[in-house]
Amino acid sequence: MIIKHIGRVSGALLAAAFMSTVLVAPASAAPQGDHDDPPDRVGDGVCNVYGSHGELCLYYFSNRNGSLLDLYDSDEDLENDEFLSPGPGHGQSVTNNVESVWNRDRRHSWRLCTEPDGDGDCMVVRPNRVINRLPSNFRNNVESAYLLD
Ligand SMILES: [Ca+2]
Ligand SMILES: [Ca+2]
Ligand SMILES: [Ca+2]
Repeated sequence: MIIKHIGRVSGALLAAAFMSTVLVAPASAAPQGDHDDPPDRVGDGVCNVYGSHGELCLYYFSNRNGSLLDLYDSDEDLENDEFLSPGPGHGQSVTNNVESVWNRDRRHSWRLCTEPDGDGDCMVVRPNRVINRLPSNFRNNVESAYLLD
């Protein structure tokens, strides 16, 4: 609860962080892997598969509970992303707030890191893998996610 309380404080700062991000107009992360045009269902709060590809879904709570964010391409900073589906955590910043993950891609692993831009400690989530409770040093600590070749 303490960590989630901190998460809510971070979420309260999201608007300011988002505005500053918009003002500096950062370039998008270079695409990795062979994902091309994102399907329409990316970012709809539902964890989808598209043929052999699929989304990486990040959940607010363990055991894929709570609100989720569905990613399709790498995101170097989850500070400006929020949980999208209805439920606990909805609307809060994803950064340092993820407890479980589901990689629905059948070919590609993802790398999760404890700081933005791939810094900090990183772990790999293999294809088709559910992690119902991230290891303690990653739980509520992930800040960037990279699709691997
Ligand atoms: Ca989706
Ligand atoms: Ca982001
Ligand atoms: Ca962190």
